[in-house]
Order: sequence, then C-alpha cells, then structure tokens
Amino acid sequence: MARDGILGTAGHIDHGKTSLIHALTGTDCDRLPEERARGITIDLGFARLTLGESSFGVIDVPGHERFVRNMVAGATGFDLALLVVAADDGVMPQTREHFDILQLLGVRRGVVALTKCDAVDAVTLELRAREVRDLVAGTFLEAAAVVPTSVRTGEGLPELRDALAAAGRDLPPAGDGLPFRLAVDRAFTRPGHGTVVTGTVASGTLRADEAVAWHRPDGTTEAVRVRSVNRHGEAVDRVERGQRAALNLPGVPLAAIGRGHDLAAVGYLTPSRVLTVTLRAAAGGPGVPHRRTARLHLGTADVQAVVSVLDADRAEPGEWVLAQLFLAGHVAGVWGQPFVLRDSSGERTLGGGRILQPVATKLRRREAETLAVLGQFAAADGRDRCRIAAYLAGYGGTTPHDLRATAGVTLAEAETHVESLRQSMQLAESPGPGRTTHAAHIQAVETKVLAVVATLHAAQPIASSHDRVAVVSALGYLPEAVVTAVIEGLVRQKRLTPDGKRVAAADHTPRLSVNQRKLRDKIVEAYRVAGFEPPEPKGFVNAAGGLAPTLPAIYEVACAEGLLVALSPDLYLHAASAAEVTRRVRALLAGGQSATVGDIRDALGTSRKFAVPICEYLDRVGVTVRDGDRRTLAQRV
Ligand SMILES: Nc1nc2c(ncn2[C@@H]2O[C@H](COP(=O)(O)OP(=O)(O)OP(=O)(O)O)[C@@H](O)[C@H]2O)c(=O)[nH]1
Ligand SMILES: [Mg+2]
Repeated sequence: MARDGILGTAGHIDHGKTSLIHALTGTDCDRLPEERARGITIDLGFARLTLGESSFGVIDVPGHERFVRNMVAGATGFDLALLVVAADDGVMPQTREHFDILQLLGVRRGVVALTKCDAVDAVTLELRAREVRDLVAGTFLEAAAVVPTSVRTGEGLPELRDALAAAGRDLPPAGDGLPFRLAVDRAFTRPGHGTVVTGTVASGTLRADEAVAWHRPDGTTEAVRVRSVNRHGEAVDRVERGQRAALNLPGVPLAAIGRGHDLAAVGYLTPSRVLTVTLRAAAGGPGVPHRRTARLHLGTADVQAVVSVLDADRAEPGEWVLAQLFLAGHVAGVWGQPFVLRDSSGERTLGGGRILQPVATKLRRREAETLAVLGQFAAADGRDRCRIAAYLAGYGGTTPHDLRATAGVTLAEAETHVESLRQSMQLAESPGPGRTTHAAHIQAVETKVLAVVATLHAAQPIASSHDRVAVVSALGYLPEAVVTAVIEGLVRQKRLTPDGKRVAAADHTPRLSVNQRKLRDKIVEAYRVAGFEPPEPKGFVNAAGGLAPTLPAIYEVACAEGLLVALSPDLYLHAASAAEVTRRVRALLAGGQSATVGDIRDALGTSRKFAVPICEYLDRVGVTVRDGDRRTLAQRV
C-alpha cells in the first residue's frame, strides 16, 4: 500500500532546488522576507507533492555553506532525496557535503536532477552527467535516475516526476510498532490556537488530544497535551511515521519551545549528555581524533560535543570507530538513530554514524570486552540487541519498556526476545518487577558469593553456616538487592544450603545434624530471651533427649558461629546481650569513671552471680581493666 513519505532536496547553493520544487508543487518554499530579498534559501521550506497515489511532504533545504546545520535538521527524516546539480556548474562543495550527510543519515532512495539544462549544450550536459555518476558510484544513488531538467523550458519535469514516483514506491510501511517520536524543526503561533510546532514523525503514531513528553535541551521533561494535529494545513485524527506534522500545544509558550526539542510518547525517551556511538569519519574530511570538539546534529538538535574514541587514537577518513560523545546539552535519542558530526565552526562535516547507547555512562577506552560487545551491537538483530542492551544495563537490568529505546525494538518484540533469552538462560531475573539482566552478570555475582562463603568456612571450619548479612557486607561494593537475590537463587539451585537466616556451601560438612541445629536454635533463642540472666546448659539436658551428650559440641558451634559468647565454662550470653553489656559498661565508665562489680551489676540489672563473670569477661576482651576492686575503661591504643 502506498504511504506518505518525505522528499527532501540536497545540493549546492543556487543550483535550482527551490525553483525545481516550485515547478513540481506550485509552492515557493522561500517564505522568509530575507530569503526573497537575497534570492537564497536560509531555512527549511515545506511543500507537498502528489505523485500518482503517493503523497510526499517536501522539505527544501538551503545550499549555502553557512546553513548546512539547517540542512542537517531537515535531512534527518528523508525517505527520498532529490539531489540537485546545476548542469552549468557541476558538482560543487555543498553537492558533496550534502551528499555525504545523506549517506551518514542513512537515506536509501533518491533521484538526481541535472538542473538548468537550458543553459548548457549537449556535450556539457553529457560531461555533467558523467561527473554525477562518478560522485554517486558505490552509494545508495548508484543506480538512481539522473534527469536533465529546466524550469525555464519545462524540459525533463514529467520524467523527473516519473523517476521520483518510481524511487518512492514501496516505502516501508508506516506502522513500525514503535512509540511516537518527533524532532521539532519549527515553532510558531496560530492566532486563536497558541503555539504550533512542526516536524517529521520519526516513529510511531500520534492522535489529537494525546499527551506527549516534551524533552528540552536542558535535560528537563514535561508532559504536555497535543490539542490538535495537522497535516499539510488540514486537521487530521492522527499522524504517523514518515509524515510531516503540525501539532498544536496550547499550554506551551512560543518562546519556550523550538528546533532541537523532542516530543515523544511519555516514558519512551530519556535525555542524556553521554552517548555511545559507532562513528565513521567522512571520507574526504580530516578524520576525527580522540578528544575532538565538534557539533553533534541529532534529529533537529545541534549540540557541542567532545568525542572520545574508544578503540583507536583517531578515526581516519572513511574509517569506522566506536566512540562516546560528551555533550554540552541533553539529547533524547534511541538505538540506531543516525547523527552527523560537524566541526565547531560549522565549516565542514567531520563524520557521522549511529547511536548505540542513547543513555550512557563513561566507558573506559580500549577495554577489549566492552568493545567487542559494542562492536556486535551495531550490526545485531533485534534479539541480540535485547541481549546486548541487557548486558550493558549491568546488574540493575532492564525492562521490555526500556528496550524500545535502548535496543530499538517494539514492546512486543522486546517481550518475545526477553522470554526466549530467558528460556535459553542468556538472561536472568534481576531484582525489581519485570527486570532482567544478562546471565553473565548474575554468574559473576554467584561466583563471588560462593567464594565469600568458602572463605568464611575456611576461617571457621567448625561453624555449620554463616550469616547472610556477612556475605552481603563482604560484597558491599555490589548492590545489596542483587547479592541478596543471587543468594536466594543459589539456595533454590541447591548450591547453598539454607540454615534459617544463615547459609552454608552445599559441599560443606556441617558439624551439626539437622536435629542438632534445631536444638541449637532453641537454645540460642532461650539465651536471647534471658538477656543478662542466662540459663545453665544442664537445663537443656531434658529437652535434648538423645542429643544430650552432644550439648558441648552444640555450644561450641554456636559460639563459633557468633550466636553465643562464652563467659566462663558453663556460662554463656546471647551475642546481642554481650554487645549490650559492653555498650552499657562503656557508658557507665565514660569520662574516666570507675566502678565496682556492684555498680556494674546495678547498671545491668542482674545479680552478683552473673556480674562477676561478666566483669572478668570484659577484662579478658579488653573493654575494662581491673585495679583492686574497681574497674575503668581500658585505654585504647
Ligand atoms: N536558466 C535556468 N535558471 C534556473 C533554473 N532553475 C533555477 N534557476 C535560477 O537559479 C537561481 C537559483 O535558484 P534557486 O532555486 O533559488 O536555487 P537553490 O538551489 O534553491 O538555492 P539555495 O536554496 O540558496 O541553495 C535562480 O535565479 C533561478 O531562477 C533553470 O532550470 N534554468
Ligand atoms: Mg533554495
């Protein structure tokens, strides 16, 4: 089915672009007074061209070298390029530069018009045609029609229409399943309506009355309502990818919005000042060295950027590199989005490429593993892109919603791919609802957790298990939720053995049997409840039944595990009570105070029977020192 597309001009100044569009459409795109006075195009012009059953939004660009930035802003949405070369002048600098930009932006279809053919003889015309063929050899225009035209005589205009209709046939369907996105290229007010912005719909569909996210270059985002949607001056129900659209935003002041701002489905894009990209230095240019300052043209945005070349010292002319762009302002991009880099003075095109990470953090240069992953990312299919995006998202993982922008897939595709990658164990659950991460990250944490547990066992071979908190804190540099989830996963996989809030390695031979551990838990609980008036071990003989002979071993393990603290033979405190004792005695003796056993007994609210061994314990562990019958805090060295 025929669909609308965007037809855009390209070519050197004065080569007859605007005249040709006028002849084809009846619209004079030079609408600014200054353009009319100077006879040149300064900013983008818009028209509409009907070719058979297809209708094209036309964008006429300026050829002047000083306005290439406007050309780039328009060219970002071209489905079909009309490269204009004047037969009298031939291929000129902006013919080449515009043509480079079309290639960098990934334009795939087009036609060449050899204009002003009334002004040259047949031999010259033939020469120019050959010049053009040389220029386009090996590019998307290699097989394009080259049509001699004249707006003076009308020659070639029907042939040009036919050639454009043929080249514009079978455009990819509009319904791309992606959320709505549009880069604003113009803003104005319509009396009685308020602010109107225009742009080319880059993806998705927008209906009148919908809310969109308005992303500004300062990094802020605001939800705004689109009151009405216009196409070519008519109100319509909706606009879709590849169409020119005028959107009425009644709540937005004209001065607040303009070229370089983005409108997108709410929750789709995230503005960022760091991008990871694949970058090709322009073939005829100076190359792009590491740390080069440049201007990034993305959508209609034009932002100062510093290039960090990740896998080389520089991109030689014509060469692809992996790079990061550090920006002076925010841009809201998606995976695969094309961009152009020009030098800071706006004099030449340095290169261009595609976004790999629309929201990136600084990557270390020359890190082989990351570079290999990024290298695959540029050429990967949708499923692999989801896998790689999940890998790049790290431990925190990603959701199918995120993957729309970070992997350039639809929500339905993301859900299918995530499911299939989970089935094949390449993705794994990550903490948080609906989040998955790359299995490699989980495996790396699993390895670390198992190593920590092994170290704890080696340090205390007698302990049957170790507190999960000890494992989590040993890996304090990783997100706690991730480590906790990995421990649970290892327990489910039976690679760790659970023991209440504690865990043991699956191959660890515990000192205590399951029943002994149950008894240990009961005893420890009794000590916890008893506080500073602990029970006697022999009190558990009855409860232990057949296990009674093993009570000493159970106490030994409970102490090794840090659950009980031994004060003297047959006298134990719960670990929490022992900590509380230390805290209270420290408070009592603070500021150089001294105290007798009786004072300490009163401070703890216990009896002399326990206070004496408690004081001896405090001397032993270096909390207090004894001098006669008084104690003071030990001097800490
Ligand atoms: N003889 C002749 N002159 C032409 C033809 N087409 C355009 N011109 C003239 O060339 C001059 C430039 O034409 P424009 O259409 O403004 O050129 P442009 O490529 O749009 O220029 P910029 O937008 O400034 O880059 C004008 O004076 C036109 O009258 C043609 O087919 N034959
Ligand atoms: Mg013009």
